[in-house]
Amino acid sequence: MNTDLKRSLQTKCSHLDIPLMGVASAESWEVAPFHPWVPPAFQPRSIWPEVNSVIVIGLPIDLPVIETTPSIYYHELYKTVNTLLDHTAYRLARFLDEKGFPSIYLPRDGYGSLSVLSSSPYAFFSHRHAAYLAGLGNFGVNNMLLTPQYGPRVRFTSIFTTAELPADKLMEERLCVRCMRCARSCPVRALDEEDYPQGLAHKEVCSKYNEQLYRRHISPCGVCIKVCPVGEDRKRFERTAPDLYENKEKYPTLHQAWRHVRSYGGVRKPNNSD
Ligand code: B12
Repeated sequence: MNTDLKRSLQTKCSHLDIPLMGVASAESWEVAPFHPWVPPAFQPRSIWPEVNSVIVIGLPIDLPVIETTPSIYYHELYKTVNTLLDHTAYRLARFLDEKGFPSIYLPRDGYGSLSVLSSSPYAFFSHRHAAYLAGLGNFGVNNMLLTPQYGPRVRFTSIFTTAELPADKLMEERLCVRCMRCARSCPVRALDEEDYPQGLAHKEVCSKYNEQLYRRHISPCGVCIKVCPVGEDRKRFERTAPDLYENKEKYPTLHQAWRHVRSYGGVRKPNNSD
């Protein structure tokens, strides 16, 4: 196991302002930690037989920005984080190559358009499952990987490397508190109040709604990650009140600010509502 290489990778990540990084061994996909598990064709060694370790990086989504969703503001942040993830993963792969360990990056998403997802709602590789195996967090009712630092407000991507890096341990403590705010706040009722992987029973409904928002330049939705109470970011941004998003009378300034941002930069609904 190459402990020194993992240490220099951690230093590199901190220089690149990447707050979350974890490592999973490529073999760890082969023993299902729960069912249904990622089918064999979607596992790292089926995609690139030479891979020994999978490095997962995560970048946060700022809570005050996602609070404006659906909006041009979250749309732009989403694009920025996506670009940074892709570029940074590509750079990390080059960093490892230079050190003598052939490596490849993976795109943070991997689909051509939302309409493609209507017939097949999968990408060829799942970063949520990679992040889980790399010990960065565990699944919530909202189907997302929750982390102690940002709850589900974090986007991931992965790097496959031939280097044998020490793997991180799975996170034992369950983070989801099953408050059901995600399921109850979903604008299209796509989530059932069930634990992952049963929860997102209506993927196509979620995809269709995101397609509508895309046409209005204000995709994606992200309400299920906005309302999640888990994550230290909530304390940092002083957003811990449980009724924050429903009670317009109690928090008029915040609601006014969100409404203002939502009113510009995207195509509004004909009745001028959010
Ligand atoms: C397709 C997709 C979508 C689709 C479908 C949603 C879904 N949950 O799959 C749509 C467009 C609706 C969507 C919406 C959202 N997404 Co999305 N999405 C993806 C994408 C591109 C692929 C997911 C995938 O294919 N997983 C692989 C399969 C193996 O996992 P699975 O679908 O959970 O399948 C399990 C079971 O269904 C079962 N199973 C049973 N039968 C079968 C059969 C087959 C053939 C397979 C494969 C599996 C399977 O086994 C699997 C393992 O348990 C990933 C990026 C990526 N490449 O990882 C982002 C990703 C999952 N999305 C993300 C996010 C944030 C969102 C949104 C919040 C929107 C947003 N960006 O604000 C919403 C949340 C919706 C929700 N609550 O789930 C993040 C999650 C980050 C996190 N913290 O967990 C990801 C990882 C993007 C990223 N790079 O960070 N998404």
